[in-house]
Amino acid sequence: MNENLYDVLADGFPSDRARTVMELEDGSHLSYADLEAQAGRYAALLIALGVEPGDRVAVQTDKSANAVFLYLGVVKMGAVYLPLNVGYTGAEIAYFLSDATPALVVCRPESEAALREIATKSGVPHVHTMDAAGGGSLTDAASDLAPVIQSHPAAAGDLAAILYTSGTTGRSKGAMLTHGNLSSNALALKDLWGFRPGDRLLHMLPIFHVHGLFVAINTTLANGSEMVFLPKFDAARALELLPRCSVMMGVPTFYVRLLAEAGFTREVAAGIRLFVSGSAPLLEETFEAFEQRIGQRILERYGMTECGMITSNPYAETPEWQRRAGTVGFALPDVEVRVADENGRVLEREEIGVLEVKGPNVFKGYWQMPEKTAEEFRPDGFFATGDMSKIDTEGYVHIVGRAKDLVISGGYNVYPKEIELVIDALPGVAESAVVGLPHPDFGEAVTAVVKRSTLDGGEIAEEAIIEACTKDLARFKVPKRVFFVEDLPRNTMGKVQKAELRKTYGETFRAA
Ligand code: MLC
Ligand code: AMP
Repeated sequence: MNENLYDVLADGFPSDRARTVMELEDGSHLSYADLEAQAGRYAALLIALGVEPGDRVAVQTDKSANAVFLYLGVVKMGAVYLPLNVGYTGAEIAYFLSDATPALVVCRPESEAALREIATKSGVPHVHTMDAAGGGSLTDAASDLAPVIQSHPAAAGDLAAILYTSGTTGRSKGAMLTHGNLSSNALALKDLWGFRPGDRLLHMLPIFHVHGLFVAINTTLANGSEMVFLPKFDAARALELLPRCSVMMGVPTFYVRLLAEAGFTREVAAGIRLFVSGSAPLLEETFEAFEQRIGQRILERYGMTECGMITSNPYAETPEWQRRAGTVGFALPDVEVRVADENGRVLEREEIGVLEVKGPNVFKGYWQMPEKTAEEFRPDGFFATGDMSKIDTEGYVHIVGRAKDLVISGGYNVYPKEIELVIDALPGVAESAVVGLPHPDFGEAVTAVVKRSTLDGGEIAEEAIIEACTKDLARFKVPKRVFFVEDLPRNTMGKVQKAELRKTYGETFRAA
């Protein structure tokens, strides 16, 4: 049976393919017919280049309609889509290419020279470009080709995408997502969140992560409706566009920034039937300020790269079941969640432990890391998320912290280990500890605490550390501040006490 994600989504396309799928920044419209033709042309080009089903296609481009159609073309012909954050530096990309060994890399024209060099070293046979408007060598090469009509017949367990997610060791892991993972999530969310004909989603998220790519786009396509598709989040633009939309999805920073706009009023938001927040904790104060100002409750849901969406607050509110601040709601249909201690013993309601998940949304494993994969799965197939949580007596899931050493800044994950490795390698540094501190805009801000080395003589400064990080790491990972200490606080086992650092420097950004 063919379970190709493209075909599952296409089942929801409107029968009138002239209907709009995307309205762009310049006000132009693209139809479902445009989507089918362009995705089909990219699929034809991949086949002509010799890309085979199962091969990886790595893409580091700006957000554009063609970037979405490329994603769909890759999936359609059975290859594996591998999106990369545009912020990643050459050093970061080199690792992804050597690990994933893609058959094709698509990059921004301005990074072509650097990427070709990296691609050659990693044995990647093809490099093409795509610019911010969706033009470039890839689109040129596809323009005369006849679109592929028939999708590659994929099984539910075949790979559709690999998304890299950093690890506590500092080494990124490629989460392997199948056609079945992605389609089960899209169909579940479409029903759960009441998607209906005529919906129009305001899309301002990046499209290289689960939230903007799968949750927003797949759900819209499975519903055959429209997106107003903007290159990035901009609160002032959102105010102009919200009155013409019916659904908005965002990370908490979007809602914090909207609330900072005096023009964000009930009237502006009146046509929106659903505001969704996720990817990072939504503060109760944001949830409450939003309800007070707008008269609507944000629907907070919880997910991760490895599982797509896991839980959601209720869409239809009843006196009994409401969207509750500080909770992420209930497991999606067909998804099971439980809370367990570190040995896998399942805990009672209200007890705090690690959240574990099982269901059709749960990924196939980490790319070429069978041992790492095995470590994260329980014998009965539950995946341990690394998120500390509890399920309350009514069944609402609460995410109360993280067992993994992770910072989430503006919805992006930053693993301290990766930053510490870069800082520790600098002359003048003895050791460092990276923590996330409360930040009014980003939720958490990456902050480094450094012990200088006496060996190298010099007095390394905050600016030098930030500059060195900027060379090797995407901007969102670069510490916003660096503090110096005589010694890092350690417990009796010699482990750095990050909780203490978070306490000491906790006020740093409060007034920012
Ligand atoms: C940008 N910067 C950030 C940052 N984004 N720094 C820390 N954290 C971030 N998230 C840097 C910029 O490079 C710049 O640095 C400086 O901060 C100020 O930038 P800005 O203009 O304020 O940022 P902006 O471009 O407006 O971006 C902020 C943002 C964006 C919140 C709109 O980060 C964003 O769209 N985040 C969404 C992330 C997301 O989609 N996550 C989903 C993951 S999926 P400098 O040094 O250049 O001045 C997932 C699963 C799930 O988690 O459950 O959904
Ligand atoms: P990522 O690896 O980028 O997919 O990030 C997934 C992580 O984001 C999860 O493991 C959680 O720690 C966090 N996360 C996502 N949604 C929420 C939420 N609503 N509340 C708290 N944390 C969240």
